[in-house]
Amino acid sequence: MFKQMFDTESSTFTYLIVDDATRDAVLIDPVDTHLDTYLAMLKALNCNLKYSLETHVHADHVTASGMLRNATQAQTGVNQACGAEAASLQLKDGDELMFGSQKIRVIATPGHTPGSTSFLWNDRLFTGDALLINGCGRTDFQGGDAGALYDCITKKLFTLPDDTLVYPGHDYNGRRVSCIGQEKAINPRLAGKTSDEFIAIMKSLNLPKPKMIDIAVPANRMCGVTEEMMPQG
Ligand SMILES: N[C@@H](CCC(=O)N[C@@H](CS)C(=O)NCC(=O)O)C(=O)O
Ligand SMILES: [Fe+2]
Repeated sequence: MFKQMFDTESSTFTYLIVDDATRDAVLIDPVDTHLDTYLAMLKALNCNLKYSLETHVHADHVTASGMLRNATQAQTGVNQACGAEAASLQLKDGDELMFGSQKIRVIATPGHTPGSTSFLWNDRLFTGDALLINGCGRTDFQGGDAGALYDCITKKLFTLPDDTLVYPGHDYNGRRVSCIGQEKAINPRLAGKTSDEFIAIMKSLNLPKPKMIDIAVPANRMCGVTEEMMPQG
């Protein structure tokens, strides 16, 4: 089972994947304000949350992963390059996460942040803020690196089959899903662009800072929970 959810405040997508036989479940990029909805949904679907995964340390919202870990048996997982030592699992490129008979592969896609990661489940790719629909994550804060982002998108993500579905971390224009073939063909920042051209585009964006950045980044390094809320021992 698969479900895509949307936080209208931050335009963030959250994904739920369930192994039908065992009811083991995974959430990707849960948002703190929706904790009760996730818990009610997991209960209604008779699911055991096994992993709560982050595509990166978010700058625009606080994660629900630490609170989900406290409320369920879930382990939280982030890329080891995120600087989020509070997470249960420090993931790295090539790791595989098993739940029931399902498998998620970790694909490191640094550039938006050094710890940015994509997750591949069958033919569905969760790209976080590396590859967005018709765009990509910005690279002007949190150790962003446009050259690294170009390399991992073109050398790793664009070598996946064209019909791989692309489920992004955000969309600000009402779109929900794309595919690798479409992004290779028409993404205006990447299609037919050299690395230097891409870097020049990223330098010229001049986007305003996310409203939540000063609260969200330190909170997300702690999985969104304070020291006192962490499990002891
Ligand atoms: N207005 C949003 C800013 C959102 C933002 O900067 N999003 C980042 C992802 S964390 C991004 O990469 N945006 C790409 C873009 O806007 O093209 C806020 O205040 O939260
Ligand atoms: Fe982001």
